[in-house]
Amino acid sequence: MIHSIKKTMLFCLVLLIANATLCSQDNLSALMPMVNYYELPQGKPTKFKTNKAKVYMPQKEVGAVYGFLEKVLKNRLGLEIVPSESSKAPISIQINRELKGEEEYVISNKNNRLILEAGTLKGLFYAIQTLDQIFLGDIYHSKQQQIAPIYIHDQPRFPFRGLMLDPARHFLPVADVKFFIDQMARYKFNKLQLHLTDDQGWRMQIKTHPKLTEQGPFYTHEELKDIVAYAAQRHIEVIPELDVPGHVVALLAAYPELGCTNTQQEQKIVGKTENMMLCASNPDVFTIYNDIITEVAQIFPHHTIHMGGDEARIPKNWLKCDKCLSTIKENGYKEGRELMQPFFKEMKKIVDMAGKKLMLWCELDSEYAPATEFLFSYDKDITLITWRWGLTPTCLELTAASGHNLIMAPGEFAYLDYPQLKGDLPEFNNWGMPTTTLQQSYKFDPGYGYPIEKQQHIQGVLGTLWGEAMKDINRVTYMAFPRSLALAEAGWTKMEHRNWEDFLTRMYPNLYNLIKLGVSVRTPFEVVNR
Ligand code: TNX
Repeated sequence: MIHSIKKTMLFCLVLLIANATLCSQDNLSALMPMVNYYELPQGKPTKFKTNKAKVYMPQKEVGAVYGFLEKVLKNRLGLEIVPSESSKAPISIQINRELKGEEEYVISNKNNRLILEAGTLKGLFYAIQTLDQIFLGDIYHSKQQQIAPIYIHDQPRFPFRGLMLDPARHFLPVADVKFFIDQMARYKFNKLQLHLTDDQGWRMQIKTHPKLTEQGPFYTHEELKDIVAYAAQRHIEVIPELDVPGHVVALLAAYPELGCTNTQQEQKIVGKTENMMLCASNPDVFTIYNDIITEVAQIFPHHTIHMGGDEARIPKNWLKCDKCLSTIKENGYKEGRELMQPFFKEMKKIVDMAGKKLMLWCELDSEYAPATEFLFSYDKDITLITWRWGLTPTCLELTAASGHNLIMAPGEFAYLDYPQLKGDLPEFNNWGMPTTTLQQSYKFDPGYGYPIEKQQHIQGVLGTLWGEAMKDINRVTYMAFPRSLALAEAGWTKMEHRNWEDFLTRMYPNLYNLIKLGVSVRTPFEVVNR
């Protein structure tokens, strides 16, 4: 008897606990990145108990994102959408021109009415992603098929929130790039940089120079257009990167005469040979890049083209090249790196002619000059990306003074090709990389704690997935997740709304979701007290 009473009590206790958990549907529990403004008004939750939902969509143009909403309601709640003419339908999705921010949106849910609003389709797309995460939180924690009353008015801290893929080092088929874009879109990333050329491969078809792609896989124009369109539907812009004057062995293998005179006779094995450079004094270099950039500009609508500018081994190339040495002499240059000036002036002319703006890595390597001095006089409309470990404060100071736009990809926080822990992957081509833990990535404040007036030129964040040590998309996503969730939040959410413990709680439902979608993620076991 006593035994059975005990059993019943235990059963009740379990029920009580289970019930408490079930009742606590929490709209914020899976938001990633965290929103910048919300209210949790009193009131009854909106329940979704039927298998059909009437949706009011007053403007035709909203049709462009309707399919995404349809999928969310279907996948999360098993609901079929039924279009409705009535503004009193339980769900509304609409353009509201009073919301002026390009990425701003509002979600309001009260009195059994769920309304998504934005001034743009992009804003509505983001509202849908947030809604998806509200449902995800319910599925993961509470299973109530409901949304408690909420008001969210959100927009990002920074306009540029990007990730970079490197199919030059290890090729990534189109389907894999699209799969990656899907995951980026969930977290409101809006730029995908594609590193298309390097020593290990030239990955873009150039119709005027088919020799460039004679070795190895590459994307055709049609495939690139397909990627660009797929990304655009998800409000992601693709930025092409063609790295010059270094990282060019794949091009030199096809056109050895475009290298410095001292390297022209050397054998070029794509994938093995490194550290050669384009000759800065051969006009044919600019002729071929004129053709290339013309084709690039036709395919990528984004207003910038990234032309690299990093890790140019000047002493081994320009300083040993007969042609470059004469130019150095003629111009009275004291340092070989001064040749960067006319080189990028010429490249910029070509990019300008193609109607694009130039983007470059902020190269401050002290191998060639003291980092505190070296930021060659880039034109004002060039955007720089800071990356070198330890040199971001210098780059920030220099660009704040020079007025260049700056994107933040500091090695300390944003290099997602670095291992996530000591001893973790990658197991090959690891050149002694430092580690970037999840917690370290989360600590990233893209404003670097600067006063607001000194942050005006900071456009946002870029997480890099350099591909030397990543053979395929599963390894790429393993390196990207969960750290890119931290970067997504760094780019979107103001510092005052960010909190490590809170981030971890919201991370778990998202990892669960990614795993269910077949995304290879790393289990961040080190953040769990076990
Ligand atoms: C440096 S970051 C590079 C890349 C490498 C990367 C590896 C940058 C502008 N250049 O070419 O892939 O390090 O972490």
